[in-house]
Amino acid sequence: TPEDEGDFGVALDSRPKTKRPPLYKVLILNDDYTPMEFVIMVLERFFGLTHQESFELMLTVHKKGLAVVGVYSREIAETKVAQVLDMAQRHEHPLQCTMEKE
Ligand code: NFA
Repeated sequence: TPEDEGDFGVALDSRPKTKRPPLYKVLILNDDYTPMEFVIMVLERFFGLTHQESFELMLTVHKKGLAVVGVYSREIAETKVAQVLDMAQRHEHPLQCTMEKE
């Protein structure tokens, strides 16, 4: 490492690397057309929320414009986004879902 190897490029730092993989926030965005009940159903089905939790989070998105609906490893987050977009597309709703590194 820069602090330990001096001019020789020899790694003298034997500390175990404990770097954790990055986490990704999954966000749902508001729009004017997707029915509230559809958003609630998506949150229940794909994000493991109760009906009450889903109702409250849907209202947060509706009022604030967007909200984080979960935090996952990259592969899981990618799967959640794809599941939401696929379900929205199949029902012809414009619901948008994206992910962002924490
Ligand atoms: N704004 C939508 C409506 O009034 C509901 C909605 C909430 C859409 C959250 C997308 C996300 N029907």
